Amino acid sequence: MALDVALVNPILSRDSEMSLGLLYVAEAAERAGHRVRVLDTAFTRSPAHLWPALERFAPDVVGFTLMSVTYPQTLRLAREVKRRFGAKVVMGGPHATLYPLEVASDEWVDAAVVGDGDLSFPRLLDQIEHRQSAALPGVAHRLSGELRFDPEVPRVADLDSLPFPDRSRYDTVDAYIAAMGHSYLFGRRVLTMITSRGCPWDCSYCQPVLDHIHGKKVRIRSTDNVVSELEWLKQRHGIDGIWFCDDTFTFDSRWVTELCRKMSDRRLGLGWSCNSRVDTVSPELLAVMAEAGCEQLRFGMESGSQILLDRTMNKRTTVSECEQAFAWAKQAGIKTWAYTMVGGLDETRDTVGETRRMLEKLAPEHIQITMLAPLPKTYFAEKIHEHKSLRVLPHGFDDRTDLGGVRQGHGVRFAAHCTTDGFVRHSPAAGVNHGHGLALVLVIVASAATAAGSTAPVSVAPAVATIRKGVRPFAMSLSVCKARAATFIRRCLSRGTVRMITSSKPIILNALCVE
Ligand code: B12
Ligand code: SF4
Repeated sequence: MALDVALVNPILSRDSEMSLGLLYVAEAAERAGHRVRVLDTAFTRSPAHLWPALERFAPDVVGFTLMSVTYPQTLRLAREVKRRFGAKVVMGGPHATLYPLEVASDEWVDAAVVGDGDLSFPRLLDQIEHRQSAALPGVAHRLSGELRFDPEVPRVADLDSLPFPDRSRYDTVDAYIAAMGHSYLFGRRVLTMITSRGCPWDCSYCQPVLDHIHGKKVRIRSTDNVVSELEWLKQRHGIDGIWFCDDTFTFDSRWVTELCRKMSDRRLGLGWSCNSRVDTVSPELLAVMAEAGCEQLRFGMESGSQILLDRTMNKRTTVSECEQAFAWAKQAGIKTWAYTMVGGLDETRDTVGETRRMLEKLAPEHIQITMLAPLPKTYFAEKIHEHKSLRVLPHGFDDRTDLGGVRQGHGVRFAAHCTTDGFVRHSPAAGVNHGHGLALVLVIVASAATAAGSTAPVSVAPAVATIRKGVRPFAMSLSVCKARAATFIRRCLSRGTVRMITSSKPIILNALCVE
């Protein structure tokens, strides 16, 4: 007898990218003979519609995809699922991978799946169906009441063997297409795709998390398999744009060249964008990519300071490689997007200045500035543990500690540099999204001090004052404690002073949506 399996994307903010991981496990469950429904809370921003949908479907199992930032809100949903339907609750994705025992021990959760769910989820469903409770590789579960965990994680060796993830499982697919076109490739109908799993680099703010999820060995799909999925998506959803959300799409230049040739030969007519490292591109490669429709390249520039790149981030790239890569992309006619981070342990006023000057020099079409956050189980978080005055983001975030990575006192001083004073008034380039001539204001206030137990008075006043002076930011990046953020965001949105708010801590926004 097949099981009824509901899979939930529990994002309570309007994310413009769907979880592909959830679709991959949906395909795996269906292949194993179960009936599957995918439910999404991203666009309704509230779980209210989940309950009637689940009532109708009456699932035996409800699976959630989990990131560290969504853990508390997802647990609340899990509790409701248990209370209302008594279904088995399974968690998978990054946070379940990092904390399988803790997640599976929660009273509302029955199992946590580690790493690739494609192989282990169907095995778990098989056990649930047949009321068995043996230990399963890559799964922590309490199917017999007792916690069992076999840490041997099964990985999919040949990604071509997986079915294409059916995006229409999301009834929100058209909303995603519209949202992605708007935020990534203006005017196009865009969907996301992933062509590889795994990353060999060791950036301190990211690893060994990715290693736990997908491994260090990069597994790449064949170019034929990728082109077939592109054609399928075009035909099925009428897309004319694609966002390859791989960590480093340009990892293997020969593979990229082959894929680009095939995309050009088949006249796919897709405009596309991808993530890249500055040390993996060459003028030749970029020319081939541009020819095949690449319109935008997003580089992990991270910082203009070599000290930060080396000491804090272990990025293994240089400032000059970065300058070269941006210049080559421009020569090839590809628009650039600079991912940058501020607030690392070695950050000072001078290093922020280096980043600012670098952004002015590179003049990317899009600048994304985020707060360097010590995500759980990263090397960066470990390093912070060594500093007695710092706190690390705990297992499951807490609004009192969301900026635990910022040095006591330093956070407050830093706020002064990075609020509108530092970035907008003194440095138009760093604050401006060049493509649109709109300002981006970075606000880093409040919770750094709160987290470190300081009573120093910090406020969002500098940002508010700048807005009053007539700067109308396009986007605002926030790293403030939840209560302050709530008031601040509401004020900005109600006055129409800002059109988009990003945050290094999406849970702030998520929390806002459910409160
Ligand atoms: C694309 C992407 C996004 C997209 C889409 C997110 C999504 N839900 O997939 C967007 C832009 C929205 C996004 C946002 C963020 N992201 Co992101 N993102 C990625 C990225 C680059 C690829 C994701 C992907 O498609 N992977 C491929 C699929 C096949 O793998 P997967 O999703 O992990 O799913 C597999 C398994 O995890 C498992 N699985 C997943 N779900 C489930 C559910 C069940 C029931 C089961 C059984 C199994 C299972 O099986 C799947 C198939 O094998 C990853 C890095 C990476 N390489 O994975 C980071 C990553 C997931 N993101 C990360 C972060 C930190 C964020 C943000 C917090 C960033 C920020 N500061 O704003 C936000 C959080 C958004 C939110 N509100 O939750 C971290 C998560 C770390 C953590 N501890 O949680 C990662 C790992 C990057 C990193 N190395 O730090 N992200
Ligand atoms: S930041 Fe990018 S390159 Fe560095 S380890 Fe993470 S995915 Fe790999």
